[in-house]
Amino acid sequence: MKFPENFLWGGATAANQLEGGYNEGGRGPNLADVLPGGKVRMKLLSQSGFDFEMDTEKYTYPNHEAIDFYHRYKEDIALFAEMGFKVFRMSIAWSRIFPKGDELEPNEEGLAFYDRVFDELHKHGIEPLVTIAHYETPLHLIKEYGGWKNRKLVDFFERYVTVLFNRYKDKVKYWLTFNEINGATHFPLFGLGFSATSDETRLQESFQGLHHQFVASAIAVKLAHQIIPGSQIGCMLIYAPTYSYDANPENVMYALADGRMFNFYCGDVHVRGEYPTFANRFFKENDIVIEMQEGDLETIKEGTVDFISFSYYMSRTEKKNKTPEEIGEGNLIGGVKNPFLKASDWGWEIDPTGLRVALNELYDRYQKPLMVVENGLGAYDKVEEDGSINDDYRIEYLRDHIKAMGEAIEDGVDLIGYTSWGCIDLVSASSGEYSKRYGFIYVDKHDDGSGTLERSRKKSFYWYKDVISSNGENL
Ligand code: BGP
Repeated sequence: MKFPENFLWGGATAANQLEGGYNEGGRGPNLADVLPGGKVRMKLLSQSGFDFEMDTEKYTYPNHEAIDFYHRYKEDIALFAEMGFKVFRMSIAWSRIFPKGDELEPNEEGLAFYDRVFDELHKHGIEPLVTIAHYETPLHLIKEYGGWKNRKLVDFFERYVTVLFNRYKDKVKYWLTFNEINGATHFPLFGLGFSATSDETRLQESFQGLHHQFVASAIAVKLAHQIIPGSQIGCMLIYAPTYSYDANPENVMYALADGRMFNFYCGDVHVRGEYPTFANRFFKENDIVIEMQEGDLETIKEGTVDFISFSYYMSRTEKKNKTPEEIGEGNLIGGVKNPFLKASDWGWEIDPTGLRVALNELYDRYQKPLMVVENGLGAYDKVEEDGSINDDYRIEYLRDHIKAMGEAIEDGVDLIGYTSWGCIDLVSASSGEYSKRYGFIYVDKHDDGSGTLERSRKKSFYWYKDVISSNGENL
């Protein structure tokens, strides 16, 4: 495998799943604070009408403490450096900077925290890659304004990014706007910060919210370029190549239409600066009308991204008529079971070749640099008596995916980096579990809240270190 020189190897996280310190340093509450831990989370995420209230009698709220990066960031960054990370993907919690989201002045303590994190990263020669919005809308913006359904969030977001770019202009070169923006129609709660009024209104509300985020993202791109010359600002998609279940042309067409709506709709707006024409029919057939203000389309056109980043966990297999039994248990974004694939303990289908397909499809369509900013295996780990953790299954998963990236580079794709998801164990986004572990670094913390939070190196830690030092040659 030949990876380009200066390839950005690293790991990825998000503030709400990592930091803890939820009521420290002047931070205000955000979406993740009111999401319970355990399998109930997925149910709440998928249904309409969630009230954003906590019920501490019934549920636990693991994101409050997460893995306490807020106090332990120095130790964690030293471990990333030991593995040889070139880049560390993290997000900024909006409610640390603007505790409610609609204030005029930012919270200095929150800004100072990220100064310390960035300084620590630079001390170790690690480049920060910062997601501006990763599933952590301030709770006040959700409750008072209805999240991204409300146009006002565009202005609040503009104020937020202006503060970030001015403050960190000498420390952060790589930025991403909205995490997995295209997941919105499946889980508006996560990215758009609202629970659909009803199942019937979900699509209309989500596409309106997405329009607001497209405008906000384009404003952020323009501001980043003005305030931080030489900065690189990208979009962030969930990419799931969509296969037809078989060669039946009806299924092929169904998979094509469904797949492009999911994979390309947001990318086209971010990258080409235009709404794709295929969306018109979808909108017509689903009675969706997007309200726009004058100048929105120009703003979108002027604020196209420098590169495309995406998460890759699974492919999708589609057919026109499917029965509920055919639907894969872990296929959160739809699709039927693929008979050629095995799945993880959470039912997520494992398909390394799908990553090569994804990279080729994205590069063929956009010819922009690509970065894989999430990929990894959520698995149960076992600590042996001597303290070792032999996560060969994780090594195998990552090896196969890195090989697929190597193949894509051979295919001619311009891939600039790879940050595997959850490089240190953290709280799962979809299930709020600690036991769904992704890390090279084990964190002693459990679903029942017990644990010392102590960190230790898994077998994959040493393996990844070798991958990075050999620039992908030793797999
Ligand atoms: C992505 C999110 C991450 C992350 C990852 C793994 O959708 O951007 O925040 O958590 O998926 O998912 P999970 O934590 O549910 O296993």
